[in-house]
Amino acid sequence: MEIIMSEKAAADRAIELENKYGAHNYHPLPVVLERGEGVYVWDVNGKQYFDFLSAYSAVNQGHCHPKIVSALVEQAQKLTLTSRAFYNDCLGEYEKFITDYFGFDKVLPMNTGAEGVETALKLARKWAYEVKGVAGNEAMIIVCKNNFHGRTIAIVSASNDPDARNNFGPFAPGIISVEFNNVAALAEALKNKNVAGFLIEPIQGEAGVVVPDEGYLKKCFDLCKQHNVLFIADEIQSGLGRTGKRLACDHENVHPDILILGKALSGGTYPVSAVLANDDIMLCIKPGQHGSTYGGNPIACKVGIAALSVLRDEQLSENSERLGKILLKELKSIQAEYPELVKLVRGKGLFCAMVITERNGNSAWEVCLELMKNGLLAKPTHGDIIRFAPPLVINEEQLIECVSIIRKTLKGF
Ligand code: IF1
Repeated sequence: MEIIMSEKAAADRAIELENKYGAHNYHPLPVVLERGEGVYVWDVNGKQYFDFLSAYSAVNQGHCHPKIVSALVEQAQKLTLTSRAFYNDCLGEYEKFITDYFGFDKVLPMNTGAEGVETALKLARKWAYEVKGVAGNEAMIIVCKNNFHGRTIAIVSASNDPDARNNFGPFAPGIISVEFNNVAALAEALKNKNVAGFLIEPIQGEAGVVVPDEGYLKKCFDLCKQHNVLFIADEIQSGLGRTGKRLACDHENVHPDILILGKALSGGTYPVSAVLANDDIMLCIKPGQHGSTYGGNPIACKVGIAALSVLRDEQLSENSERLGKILLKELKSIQAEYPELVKLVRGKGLFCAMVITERNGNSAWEVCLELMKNGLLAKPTHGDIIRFAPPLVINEEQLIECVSIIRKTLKGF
C-alpha cells in the first residue's frame, strides 16, 4: 500500500533531512518550496506566496522564465561544457552580446558572484603593477565599510562583519576600508599612491539597501580618475534592473572601469557571473593567468543572452522604476501608521528595506514569520532589517496586494 505522506510530513521531512545531512550555514524561514513561476512560489502544501526576496535579486526576471528556461534546456541537450581548452560556438556570440549591452571592450566570464569579485580584484592588482606602475606586492584596494562582496577568504578580508570574518583568518593584506557615502573619507584614502582600485556596491544590499546621497557615486568616480585608480562597481545585486535602471551606476551616469555582474545574469537558472572592462585593463591578464572550468560555458552563454534579452524586451528596469516609487511611497505610509514598529524605510526601484524597532520580542524575524503566514516571503538581514525585493515582472495589482499583506501583518503586532 502506498503511504501518501501528509503534506506537513513532507515539509517536516525536507527540513529534517537538511538538518541532518546539510551544513548548518543558513537559518531558513520554516517554509519548504517546491515550485516557482513569475512572482509566485508554492510550498509542498500547495500554499502560494509572493516572493519578496527574489533569491537575493537573482530572479529579477521572475521564477522559471520560459525564455530563459528554454535557452537552458535547448543548449543542455546539445553541448553543456567544452572547457576553455577549445573554442565553442556560443562564447563569442555571448561576449559580443554582453559587451555591446553594457558598453565595454571585453568580458571575462565566471560563475558565482564571489568569483567575479575575486577576478576584478586580481585584474585591478595586475593593472596596478603592469600599467600604473605600483611596486610589486604593494597594491591596495579600497572598500566600503558594511560591504558584502561574497564569502571567499580575500573578500571576507575586506569585510568588517564579525559573522563573515570571525575565525576565518589569517586575512589577505592590501585592503583599506572607508565609510560608505563619505567622499572625504575616500579622498583621504586616495592619498596612498599604491591604490589600484575602489570596490563599491553602488547601493549596499546586505547592509540593508543603503542608498548613498545623490552625486556620491559620481564624486567617487571623479576622485578615482584624478588619482589614476580603477572604479570597480559590484552590481551583482544592485544591477540588472533592480534599482530602476539597467545598472545602479546609471542613476549618476557613471561608467565604471570594471563592472561585476552575477545573480540575475541568468535569471536564477544557473550560476553566471561576468567581469567587464576595456582593453587597457582586461588585456593585462594573459593566457593561463586566470580562468575557471565552467567560466563561459555554452549553457551559461545561452542563458545569459536570454536573461539580458528578457530584461530589455520586457522593460523590467522601467517597471522597477515605476513600481518602486509606489512601493516606497506605500512603505513610508505604513511607517507613518506604525512609527513604534517601523524605524525607517529606504530604497530605490524595487529594492527596498524596512528597519524594524525590536522590542517585546517583536523582531524582523517575527515579522517575516507573520508575513509568511499571510502569503509573502521576505528575509531579515542584520537582525532588524527586512528587505523587500520582488521579481521585476511584478505588476501594479500584485504590488498593491503585497502592500496590503505587509500593512495587515504589521497591524497585527
Ligand atoms: C549568502 C548576502 C545578499 C552580493 C554582492 C557579491 C555577492 C553577493 C553585492 C557574491 C551575494 C548573496 C550571497 C548569499 C546571500 C546573498 C546576500 F546576504 F549574503 F549579502 F544578497 F545580500 N556581491 N549575495 O550580494 O555572489 O558568490 O553569492 O554568487 O552568501 O548568504 P555569490
